[in-house]
Amino acid sequence: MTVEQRRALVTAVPGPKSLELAARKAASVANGVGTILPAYIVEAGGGIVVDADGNQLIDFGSGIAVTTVGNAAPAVVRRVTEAVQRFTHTCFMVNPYEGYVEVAEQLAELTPGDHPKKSALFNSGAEAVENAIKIARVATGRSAVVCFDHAYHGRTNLTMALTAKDMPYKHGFGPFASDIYRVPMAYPYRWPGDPDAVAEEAFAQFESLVHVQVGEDQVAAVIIEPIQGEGGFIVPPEGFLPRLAQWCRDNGAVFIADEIQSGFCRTGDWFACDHEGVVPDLITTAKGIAGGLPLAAVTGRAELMDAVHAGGLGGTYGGNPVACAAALGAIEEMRSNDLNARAREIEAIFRTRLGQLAARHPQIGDIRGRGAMMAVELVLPGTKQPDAALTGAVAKACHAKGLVVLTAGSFGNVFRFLPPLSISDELLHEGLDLIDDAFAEVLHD
Ligand code: PLZ
Repeated sequence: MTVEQRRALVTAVPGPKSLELAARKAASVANGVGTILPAYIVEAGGGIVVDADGNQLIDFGSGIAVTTVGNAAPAVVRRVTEAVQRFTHTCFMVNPYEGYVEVAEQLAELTPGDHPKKSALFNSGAEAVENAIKIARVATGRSAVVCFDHAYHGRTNLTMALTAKDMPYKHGFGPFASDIYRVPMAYPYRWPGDPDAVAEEAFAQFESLVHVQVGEDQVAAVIIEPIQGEGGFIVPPEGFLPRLAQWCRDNGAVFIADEIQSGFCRTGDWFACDHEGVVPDLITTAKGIAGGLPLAAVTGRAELMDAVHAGGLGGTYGGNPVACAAALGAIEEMRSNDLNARAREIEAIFRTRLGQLAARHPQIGDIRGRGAMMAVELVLPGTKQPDAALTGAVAKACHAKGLVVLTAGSFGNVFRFLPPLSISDELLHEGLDLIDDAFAEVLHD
């Protein structure tokens, strides 16, 4: 790792060079493509990203849960460098190569369940989700798909239909794909019923809504993020996911776990489903799978994956050889550094520090998450009314102090923390100190 593991601000953030680049961006990049923290990055590694002005920022975002093994992680760089010098592309459907097969073998080994599994590789999370739905529809001969409130599954047409939030993801982009049905999420903090029976009540609503509005025998798939990402790191209570998986088994539907954000050591297990021993029929992965290179996968029961006719799955770039090399490097990093254990250590640090922060700030209504996927939900004190303005202001204050943090949530009031697992304890604590300072500054206390 060449990047010095130290926060350092030498200009305002963003500094003059970044502002110059931002002006060029404004002139040449579509406005629809936003930037959360417009400090332009030139180098990154460990827990630090370095911008064009030489500022060293602490990274609590991992490029939205992608560089879980750290930016430019050694095994990723080594394997990518070696691969890119040999060949850059052949298209696996034209001239295949070993890396693709090796990634599929690793996925079969690492994903939940010890049944025979197969995979197909794609470029982005959204593409993986689309393909999981295609596979489920062919395998079941049914078309209905059930998804959840606060879900995020992508920005393509079918995945927009599955994504819950209108602004900014869907607004004006319709009409959307049909035969998609949305049901309430088991969201403990905001569940309107009995707080001790969220899993039972949410499952009862799922069952009843599907019966009344869809028909059990019409359901091709139920798709859920085992911990919801963009929706605000919503962790369903124990028992909810196993009930859904059982319902799918009982009703001939495919249970799809979208682990694109929660997968690959992020939550302290290989996959968030592992926490309760839930075995999905299909699992979608992306982001953390390849340490920053674009790769995604659908992995699942061999008989489901093989239900699709020959030639029915593919794409020019899916499973690109350099991206596959990156995935093998990322998995090597995860195994050799026991990153699941590291994610659990990071959770312990966050829980302690966020608990202390919440004791001083009644605006923190909820602390939740698992592993290195933690969040706080901000509300008006004494209520559960979302405070998106405060969330935005604290995030902005953090950015100015040299901390990369992201927000999330249907109501824009969730502060989420996704540090790379290669970050040091020192930088974690310093980042948490900055959050503390930012709260104090914004709340004037
Ligand atoms: N499923 C669970 O989290 C991507 C989106 C960022 P792609 N989440 C980050 C943004 O604003 O576009 C995501 C996810 C889950 C699917 C996806 C989609 O993955 O690789 O962005 O297509």
